[in-house]
Amino acid sequence: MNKKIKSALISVFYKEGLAPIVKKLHQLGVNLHSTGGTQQFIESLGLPCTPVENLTSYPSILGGRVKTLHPSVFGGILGRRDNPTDVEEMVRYHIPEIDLVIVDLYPFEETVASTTDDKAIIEKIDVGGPSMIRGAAKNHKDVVVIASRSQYAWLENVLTQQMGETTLEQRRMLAAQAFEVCAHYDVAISKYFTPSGGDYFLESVPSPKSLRYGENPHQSARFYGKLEDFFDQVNGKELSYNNLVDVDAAVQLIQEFSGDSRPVFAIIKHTNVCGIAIRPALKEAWDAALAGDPESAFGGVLACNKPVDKATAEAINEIFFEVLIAPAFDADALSILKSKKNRILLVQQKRVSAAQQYRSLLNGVLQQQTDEGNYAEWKEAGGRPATAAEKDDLNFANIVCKHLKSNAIALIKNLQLVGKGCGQTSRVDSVRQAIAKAGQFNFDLHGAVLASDAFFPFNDSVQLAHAAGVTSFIQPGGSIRDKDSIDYCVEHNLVMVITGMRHFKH
Ligand code: 93A
Repeated sequence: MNKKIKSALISVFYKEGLAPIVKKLHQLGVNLHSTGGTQQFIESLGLPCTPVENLTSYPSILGGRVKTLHPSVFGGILGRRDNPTDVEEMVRYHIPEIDLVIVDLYPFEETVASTTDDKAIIEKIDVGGPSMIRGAAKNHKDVVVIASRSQYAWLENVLTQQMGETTLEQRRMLAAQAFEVCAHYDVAISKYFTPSGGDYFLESVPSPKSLRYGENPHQSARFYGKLEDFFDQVNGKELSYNNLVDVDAAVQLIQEFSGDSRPVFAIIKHTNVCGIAIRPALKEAWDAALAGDPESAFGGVLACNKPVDKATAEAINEIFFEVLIAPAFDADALSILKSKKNRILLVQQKRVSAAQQYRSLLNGVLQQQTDEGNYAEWKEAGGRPATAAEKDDLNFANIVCKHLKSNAIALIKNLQLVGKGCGQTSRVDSVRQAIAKAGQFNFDLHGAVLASDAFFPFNDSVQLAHAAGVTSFIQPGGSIRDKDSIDYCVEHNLVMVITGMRHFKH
């Protein structure tokens, strides 16, 4: 239904851009009501304007915190013109109808950006403004709502073209935009109050992008995210659902080494790392990562922490892989790798960091803080202290293990992953799997180190690994039977590091 604007309530923080609107409203014979600063502005243009205090019979109180929050104002905004009771009550309480609400909210985000003064920031939480916007949007059947300065041009056009009349469809569209303005405003406030500095998910759920399919071809899928925020894709097809899952796992792992001056190469399959090594040169790191499990590497997602050079590109070019993520590619490396057009090559430009993680289950969403950090402590509780080389391996093993699905066991020797067990339902099974993997590719485990993502419930894991040649262990501890594993290490002169930080990954 078309409605003609006869009265307006205007309350704007920034007055810029308002003059042509109020002039037009005045020309159309619209009654203007306004709050303090806005009223002065309108009067300075030589136009008549009723102060909102005339409606409320109250001055602006509490330092401006309560200006418009009054039944005379909200009754005029929310009253249903086709509801006899509403109309009767509005007459009885002398509540004038408001047909147009124009609000420009207190600049909360701008204030947060310009000061750290909490008191000043809190004062910029607008209460009356969003309430008027919500009220007008709710009553859009009768009321036009302008909730942002970005809508002034649209309004001016409507006032000119439609002589102050609006259609229901237009008012409904404005209502939708108004709620969006309020939602954005409230998220900014919630973000300010969140100690971790914000919640990426709430802050900006991007519009979804359709994927070819989900985990399997019969599942449809979408991605709510912005890859371009982090990566420049320089070659290859569109990332699939499974690619995205593995890219995330690869990035989480390789980012652990972004501050390491030594080259690290990692190969990820189905979210687990199946090959990783640290070497003085990137090509050597690649060779060692691949040698760790050349069978699993096929079709994997690759990630490294240093720019890919020609020698490395030539070596990688030999195998079939899905995605390669690197901080940069040398020009000749890129031309070698681009020889296959489907290969996805991603230049990672920015660290992917999120304070919170989400997953959906039981038709709900689980949220948790991201697993940041690797140790709570470094306590050597075994039969002897670790050597410098063992410490290097133990540290590496602990990080690698953190990125394997539980129950997770990583076997590292000379900064190379030589065996891993993951996704097993018992810890000792993961140990058996890790030892078997190492045996499959003829690794001698003598002097190798073992990391476990959680405590050893019994000393069987330590015994088995020791029998296979492992001489150092790293684990969070915390079992009531910790002593059994520790005693075993003391008796056999083995290193046992307790970290105090569990890294389950389910
Ligand atoms: O402090 S408030 O939350 N309390 C109110 O009752 C209220 N009414 C309007 N802020 C309130 N406003 C805001 O005042 C508007 O959203 C607008 O940003 C500003 C306009 O004030 P003035 O017209 O005095 O410059």
